[in-house]
Amino acid sequence: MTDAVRTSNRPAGRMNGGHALAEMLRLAGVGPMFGMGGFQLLPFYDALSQLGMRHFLINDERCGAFAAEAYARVTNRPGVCDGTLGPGATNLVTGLIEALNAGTPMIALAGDTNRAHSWKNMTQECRQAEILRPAVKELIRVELTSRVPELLRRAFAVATSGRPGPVLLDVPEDVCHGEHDFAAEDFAIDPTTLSAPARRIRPDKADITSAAALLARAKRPLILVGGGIHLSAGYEALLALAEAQSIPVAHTMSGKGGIACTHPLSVGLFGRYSRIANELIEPADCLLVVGCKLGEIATKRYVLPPGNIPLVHLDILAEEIGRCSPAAVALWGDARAGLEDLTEALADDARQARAARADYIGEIPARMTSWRQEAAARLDSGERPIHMARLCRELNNALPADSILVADGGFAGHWTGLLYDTKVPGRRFIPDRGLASIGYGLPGGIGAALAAPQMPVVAITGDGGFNMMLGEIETARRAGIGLTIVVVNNAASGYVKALQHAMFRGRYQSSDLVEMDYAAIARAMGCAGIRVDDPGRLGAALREGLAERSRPTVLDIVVTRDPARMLPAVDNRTVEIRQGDRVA
Ligand SMILES: Cc1ncc(C[n+]2csc(CCOP(=O)(O)OP(=O)(O)O)c2C)c(N)n1
Ligand SMILES: [Mg+2]
Repeated sequence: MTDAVRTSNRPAGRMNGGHALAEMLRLAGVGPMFGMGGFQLLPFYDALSQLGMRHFLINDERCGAFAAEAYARVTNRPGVCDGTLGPGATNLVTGLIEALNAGTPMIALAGDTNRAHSWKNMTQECRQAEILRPAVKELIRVELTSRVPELLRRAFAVATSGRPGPVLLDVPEDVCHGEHDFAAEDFAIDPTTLSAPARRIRPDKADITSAAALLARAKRPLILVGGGIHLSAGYEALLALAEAQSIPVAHTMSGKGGIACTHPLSVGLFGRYSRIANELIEPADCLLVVGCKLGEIATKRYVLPPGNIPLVHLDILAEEIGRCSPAAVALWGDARAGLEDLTEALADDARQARAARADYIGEIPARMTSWRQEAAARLDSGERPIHMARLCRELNNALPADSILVADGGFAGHWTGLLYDTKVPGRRFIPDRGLASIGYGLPGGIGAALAAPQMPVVAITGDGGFNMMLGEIETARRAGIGLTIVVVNNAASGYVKALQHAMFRGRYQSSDLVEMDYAAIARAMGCAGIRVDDPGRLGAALREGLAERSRPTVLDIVVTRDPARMLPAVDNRTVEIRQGDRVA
């Protein structure tokens, strides 16, 4: 939407708060919204209908929050969801915390009680503001209908600036239903706040100089990139620095796609699961950490990076720097801006640096080849039930470069985090690592598919995560999206079962699921459904799913039921399991 349209198309006159909310969201050019109605927000719903805005009824508000969160990750524009008073609002909590922890911009609306009757045990009444406040970057209570435009403006500014995050507008029923005489000037929004990052700050010049000096001296520097690279859209800047200085790039699950996984300087996932990245961290002599919290998985529970290696830590949130590992140089700023400044500061010696690091860079293809040889038996496995590594290989082969893969919190995310290769830079792999809830895959896939209707979108989820969300198949079908849902069917809460196998000598408790035919369930719900138990059929099934453009396809993949072989860790040499260890 152009600024001219935005300003020439302002409404004016008497309208209710719900209508004003919808008009502001229209001016903001938001994408599809997700929610479930209730009395409090019905004027908002009515305005959406009058204004012809896209809003999808979901079957659980948590899914609406997940879908909006994934929409935001694909577009860097705030995803919008809503929930009604009480249970609608409390169901939003998990999705909002995902966004809070992952730094995803979101606007959530919650209907609240009519203030004429609050605290009188109204139906669905609860202390929702207190429940939701720690789940969001800011909770804004709207106390006057006349202030709706102003406070929605505020919500966008908070959601998209600094470290982005979710903002909740808590709207009492009487504010939503109440009317006000609005002037056209009331309806304005700062266009710079409509997508993240709203503004970019550059690290301090002296800090850039110190960081550049450390990097210039390093013989074996390594970049560790996290999800912040996506929030900053710093892809070109990252590639420019890595290529100009011959510095390999390792990534977290959220940081996958900072540079393409297929790029010769990409050394893959580091941390709990790794191909060759961890073995490059050990002998590194300078680590540049970009947009990464160095959380539990990235650090193998805080044993990485080794304390003797100087760390340059670039992050938009100053207090995140040095939280878990002390930084030799703290770069407080936007990832793209900081990377650009480092490239510039190191530009004069770039040719020399590349020459000096030629042998170092030359190790990468050799190490990757030997990892591939070692992993080949698993990647090419013809065993039945299907090996997870084989499934990942087939995803790599079948998904075109512009695909998006949304990965759920169970093994689906771990295996693909390790083995799935994005072929272009960008947020093409979307795991919910903010809160790592299971159940994100399907609703996240819906949000991503609506955000990128031209792109092939695949959601991969465990059977447990899928069971949680089955109702949203109906949403996906109603939305008419060609989403391919890959269900990793191991008839178990596999992650739990694998840990019980490793740590409790196979004393399984509450970790088995009934064997289900998810393809048949999908067909019964009017979608396409294919059950695959032959690895040789995986490629064709994936291509069939991708070709279906107007309804969802569920691929029910029968994978290993052996709890000894479920963890990617036991397959990739990074973890030795001992009794009592927490390995995953
Ligand atoms: C909401 C929620 N509950 C519990 C967990 C802990 N958890 C992590 S993975 C997992 C197993 C999920 O089973 P499934 O979705 O079938 O995936 P699998 O591990 O079998 O591939 C559980 C229970 C979680 N992450 N989120
Ligand atoms: Mg499972």
